[in-house]
Amino acid sequence: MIHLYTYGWNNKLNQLKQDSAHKALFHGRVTIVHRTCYEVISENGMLQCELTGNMMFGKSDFELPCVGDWVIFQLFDENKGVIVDMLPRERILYRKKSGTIADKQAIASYVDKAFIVQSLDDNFNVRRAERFMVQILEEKIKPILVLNKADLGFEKQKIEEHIKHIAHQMPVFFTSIHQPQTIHQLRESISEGETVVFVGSSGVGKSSLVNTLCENSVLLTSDISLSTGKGRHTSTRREMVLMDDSGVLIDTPGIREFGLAIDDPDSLTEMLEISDYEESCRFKDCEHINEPGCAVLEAVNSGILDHKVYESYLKLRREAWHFCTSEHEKRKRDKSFSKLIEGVKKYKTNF
Ligand SMILES: Nc1nc2c(ncn2[C@@H]2O[C@H](COP(=O)(O)OP(=O)(O)OP(=O)(O)O)[C@@H](O)[C@H]2O)c(=O)[nH]1
Ligand SMILES: [Mg+2]
Ligand SMILES: [Zn+2]
Repeated sequence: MIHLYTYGWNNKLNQLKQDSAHKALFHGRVTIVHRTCYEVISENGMLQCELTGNMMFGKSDFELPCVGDWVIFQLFDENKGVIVDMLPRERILYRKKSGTIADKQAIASYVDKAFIVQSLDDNFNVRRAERFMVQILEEKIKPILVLNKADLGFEKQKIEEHIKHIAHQMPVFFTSIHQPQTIHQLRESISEGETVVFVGSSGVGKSSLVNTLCENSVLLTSDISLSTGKGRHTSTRREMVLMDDSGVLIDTPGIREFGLAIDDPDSLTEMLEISDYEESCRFKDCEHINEPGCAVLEAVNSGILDHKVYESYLKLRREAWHFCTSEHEKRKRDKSFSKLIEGVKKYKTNF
């Protein structure tokens, strides 16, 4: 029998299930999502599951089960099931779906920590790290910056200087799959039953790190030439693997463009350590663009606040504003659309 506690099952989840309408059914956690089929780990092992029509009806893509979700299913064969419900979601890592204005995509749920992986070559980019960090913090997930390929040589002092404003928000690890000590330290940062999602560009070594942490080649990695350091997309799906019966690791395909799906743009000042200055702005609703008595602008002009961090803040805030106002509009539209449908249904039944 599989002990789902190693996969993150706990008393709170158990209570949620007991309070649901399906307490007599089985539960499990989604490990891989195929087009319409879900691989679910349960006490009886791995199952292939499908969704009931009810689970799909009227749902946006991001509301359908994703890797990490806890689901309730009915068994209809030894290793086949039908998902009838999902426990209420927590700590979901979202992104804006690329090519859309305000659609979000759920990357993984019930995430405790997110490893933002970058490699210490030309992939290292503090602006991209900020972007991932704010989205992760938005969901109260713990971000951790993993700077990989440390064996390739890099200037540690320079890197630390670049990340000093975000290093308070997230621990930083310098790792290399060729330096066991660095992997050991990373492993130590994952507690029993914790779920960790790996995110970052293609080729930075996410799958290699997962394999090395598990001491097993469970995932496919690329064999790109190290001299170019450029990655093709090797991983094509999100996939959950268990680390030594103690941590749950979720590998994800490389992300080229990580768009923000943030509902509260005001939280950005705190995340980027601008809120201390903001408190001294003359106006409570100061937008820190050109208002008189703006302490944020003063900090930028006097050089205490890095100009690049300030610009990055404005850019991320603009994006978050755009997302949440468009999302709000969209919700309003969806609501009036469903009202319209209801109206049509009533009209039809009346005649
Ligand atoms: N020198 C060096 N190479 C590494 C390290 N980690 C990974 N690599 C190499 O980097 C290449 C890409 O690794 P992957 O693990 O496939 O990268 P990925 O982030 O999973 O890439 P996608 O699946 O495309 O998103 C492979 O050739 C790895 O062997 C490291 O610490 N040092
Ligand atoms: Mg990969
Ligand atoms: Zn201001």
